[in-house]
Amino acid sequence: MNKQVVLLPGDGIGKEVMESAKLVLNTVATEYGHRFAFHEHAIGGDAIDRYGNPLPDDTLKACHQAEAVLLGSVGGKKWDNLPANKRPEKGLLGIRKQLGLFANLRPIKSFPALEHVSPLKQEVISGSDILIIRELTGGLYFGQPSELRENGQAAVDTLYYQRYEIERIVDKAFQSARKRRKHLTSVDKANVLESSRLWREVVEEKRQQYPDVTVDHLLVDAAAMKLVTSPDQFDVMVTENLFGDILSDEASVLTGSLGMLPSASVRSDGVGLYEPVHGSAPDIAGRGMANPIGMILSAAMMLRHSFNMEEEAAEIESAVNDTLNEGYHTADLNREGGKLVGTAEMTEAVIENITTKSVSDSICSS
Ligand code: NAD
Ligand code: IPM
Ligand code: K
Ligand code: MN
Repeated sequence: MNKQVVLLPGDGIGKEVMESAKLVLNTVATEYGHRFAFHEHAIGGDAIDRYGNPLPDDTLKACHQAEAVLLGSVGGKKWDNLPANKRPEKGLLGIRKQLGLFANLRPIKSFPALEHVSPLKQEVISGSDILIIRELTGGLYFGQPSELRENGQAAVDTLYYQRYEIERIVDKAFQSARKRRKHLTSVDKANVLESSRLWREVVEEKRQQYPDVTVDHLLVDAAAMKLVTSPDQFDVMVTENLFGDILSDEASVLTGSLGMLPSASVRSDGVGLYEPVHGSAPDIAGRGMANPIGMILSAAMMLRHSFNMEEEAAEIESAVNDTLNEGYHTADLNREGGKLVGTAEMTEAVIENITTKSVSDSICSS
């Protein structure tokens, strides 16, 4: 049976790294006897140019019907001066909200081959393995009112959460912690914000149901500092939409580049959306030099979370690891020695490792 996957390449390097994901998935399909049916649709600036709308109805409908959605990235200078409602980013926020994807999982794991590449000391980042769970459909991004006032002399955004929105993301975080090292850090600004005090109250209530999970509360400013000074103290972190956005870009430094991070946006059941954490990278777009690993690892997350293909997901992850161990790196990784390559060569090297591995597996087992 074909797995129905909607592809939303979007803008800038989103288009370039989407090609990598397709090639990798086609390789997995061949190696494991699966069939993926790809349906490509427009989102973001690309959709504005073609249809005058960052989230066309046709795209939304296709996503509702799909089993999983893979997204590249949206945005770019060309569309930066459009009104808020017409911007590419509105398409991304719209699809997350319309699909009800309230939980954004952003795993950050340092790769042994890249530990010396990070500007942080190797002994600080070595072995760090964090899952940031970012609330994705509420908080500062969606609270009303959000508008300019007083003839542009003032502006307001609103940080609004309903109890049920906090409860479901906190539940997701406890469940994830249970499958990992059973340590949950809830990040908030409860010394200032009312919404954070409600958040903390919900975490305190929920922890009764998960007595096997250790819980810490941490203020977001201190969390930002600890992420780069003692990242090994974290297992699962759960936090408000904007805090999670900021902390995850910061945490990407542990891996050597923002281009390394994948993400999964999910709800309790049904369709999931998978995208790298990075954006459209206008500074390098069109030059074939983008790091495709965040996108490739997002495809692996799709196989695991939407299709229950654990073995295939793990195979992609180990192929990425092998490729990095062989010295392959894109320019963003700032690595000396090894093989400096572009998007296409990096993708080929990963594919080569997927293929080689299963060939040697079948030789061993025959
Ligand atoms: P960005 O993530 O696009 O880029 C930040 C920096 O990281 C740039 O120097 C870029 O070259 C580098 N970088 C990011 N991904 C990389 C990769 N895969 N390989 C190599 N280098 C990489 O963030 P930005 O520059 O602040 O934003 C650019 C545009 O992207 C904006 O319009 C923003 O709204 C949008 N954006 C979209 C998403 C998304 O689609 N999910 C995420 C973040 C930003
Ligand atoms: C991300 C991006 C988006 C966000 C923007 C482009 C709307 O930064 O996916 O992290 O803030 O959620
Ligand atoms: K992205
Ligand atoms: Mn972001």
